[in-house]
Amino acid sequence: MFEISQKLWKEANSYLIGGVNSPVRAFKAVGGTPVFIDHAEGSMLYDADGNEYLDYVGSWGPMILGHRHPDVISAIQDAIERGTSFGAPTEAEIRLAKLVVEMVPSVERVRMVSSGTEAAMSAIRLARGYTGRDKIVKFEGCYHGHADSLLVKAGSGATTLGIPDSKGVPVSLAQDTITLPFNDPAALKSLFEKDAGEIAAVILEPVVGNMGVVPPENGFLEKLRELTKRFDILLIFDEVMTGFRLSIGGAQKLYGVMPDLTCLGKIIGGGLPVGAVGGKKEIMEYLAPAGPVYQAGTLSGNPVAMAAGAKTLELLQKEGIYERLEAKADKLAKGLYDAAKESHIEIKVQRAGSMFCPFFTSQRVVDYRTAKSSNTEQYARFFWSLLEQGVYVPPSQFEAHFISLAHEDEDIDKTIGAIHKAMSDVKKVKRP
Ligand code: HOZ
Repeated sequence: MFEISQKLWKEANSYLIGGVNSPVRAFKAVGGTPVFIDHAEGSMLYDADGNEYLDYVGSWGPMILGHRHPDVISAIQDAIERGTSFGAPTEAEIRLAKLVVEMVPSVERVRMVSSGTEAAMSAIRLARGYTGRDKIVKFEGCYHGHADSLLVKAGSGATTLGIPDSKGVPVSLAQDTITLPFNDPAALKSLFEKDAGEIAAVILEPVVGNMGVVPPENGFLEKLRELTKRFDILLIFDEVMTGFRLSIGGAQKLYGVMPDLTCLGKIIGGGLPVGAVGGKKEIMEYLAPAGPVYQAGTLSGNPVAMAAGAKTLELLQKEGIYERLEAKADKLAKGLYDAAKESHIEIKVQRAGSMFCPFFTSQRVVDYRTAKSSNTEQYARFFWSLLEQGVYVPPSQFEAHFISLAHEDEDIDKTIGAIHKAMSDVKKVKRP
C-alpha cells in the first residue's frame, strides 16, 4: 500500500535531515513512516502510491477553500506571468494589506513577512522596542514558531517530540520569557502585580491550536485584555492559525477582544508562504523605515504569494462561508464523540469553528497539563486506522484538525464511518 512512499522515505533520509523539512511530518509520534503526497484536489490528497485520502490537515491550516481552488490557481498564474519576485514595491502588496486592514478589526497597519514564525518574532521585537522592556509572557503549550524567545514550553512539533524547551536557545534569552498556564487569569494577575514594569507583552493563541485545540474559557480573553491595559502591557494575539479561520476577522472578531498587535500566517498566503504583523498605527510606526525597530525580507510581499492570499481573502468574504464551515465541523465533531462513546472510550472532543481534535482522556482539557493527559498511544492507533481507511489527520495529538469548504456532506459521512472503525481499533490499546 505504501511501497513508493517507503522508498522515497529512504531516499529523503539520505539528503534531508530527519527526512523532512518540518519535524511533525516525520510521523515520529505515531510510528511508521510518512506518506509522500503527489498532488491534491478539493478535499482530497493523493500519495505517491496512488492512495487517496480525505484531508483534515489542510497543509496545517491554509487550505480553507480546499486544494487547488480554481480562482486561486488562476490568480497565481496571472501573477507569475508578470514575474516571480522583484524586491520592490508592488500594487499586489497594497491589495492584500488593504484586505487585512478591512477584515481584522484591530489592525490599522500591516508588515508582510514570509512565515508565521517571522510574524511572531517581529511582533516580539516590535513590542520590546515600543515599550523599552525585555520580558515577555507566553502560555505553556502555545506555539508561536521557532524564534529563540518563543521556544519555551512550546507546543506543536516541540511538544510532539518532547523538546518544548529547545537546545540552542540561550539561557539569557529564555530567562526573559515567562510562562504561565493557559486559562488562568489569576496567575497572570499575580505576575503583573510583582513584575509589570519589566514586561513588554503577553503573547498567546487566543484559541490554542498547537497543543491540540484548547479554546479560552469564558471571560479569559476579556480578563487578559483588562489586565494588560491596566498594567500598560501590550497584548499580542498570534492568529496564525485562527486568523480568517474562526471568522472573517479571526478570533478577535469572534470573541470581541482587541489585541494591540496581531500575528497572521497560513490562510493569509492562500497556500503560499506569507505571514504578517499588524496592529495599531501608533505601535506599527516603530517598525523601520518609519521607526527604530529593524525588520526586513527579500521575499517579503512576494507578488505571487500576495495574489494567492488576496484572492483567498476575497473569496472568504462571500456570505455564509463561516456558517457552512461551522455546520460541517459540528457534524464531524459530534460523530467523533458518538463513535468513541459507542466503543466506551474516554474522549474529549474540542472544537472552535472549523478547528477540532480528540483528546483521549477523562480530564477536562483547559491547558497544557490537561492536554498532555491524553493517551497518545490511543491517538497513534486512531491515526493509523484512519490513514489505512483513506482519511488523513495530523500525525500528532498536539495539532489541530481542519475542515475546508471543499469537504462535502458525503465526505463527512464517510469520515464518520471510518472513525467508528478507528474507535474499535483504539479500544484494543491498553491504557497505561
Ligand atoms: N508545526 C506546524 C503546525 N502547527 C507543522 C508545520 C509542518 O510540518 O508543515
